[in-house]
Amino acid sequence: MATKVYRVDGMTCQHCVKAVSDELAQVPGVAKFDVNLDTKLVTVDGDSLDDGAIVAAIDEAGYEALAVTE
Ligand SMILES: [Cu+2]
Repeated sequence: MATKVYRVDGMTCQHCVKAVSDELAQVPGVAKFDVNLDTKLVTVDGDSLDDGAIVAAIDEAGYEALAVTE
């Protein structure tokens, strides 16, 4: 299981969180995720996570995701 963290700017309310969550839930390999409105950080857990697919899903919700290197 791997964990990836993204910074997603522009999320301002629970509606934004839900939009991002709905898209992330459809990405293959994603087992679990957390969308934090305060820190603007999106944490994704799963197997064989595809960076491109995750960024595309967040883009689909209307936000730009920037991978955070730990
Ligand atoms: Cu919102």
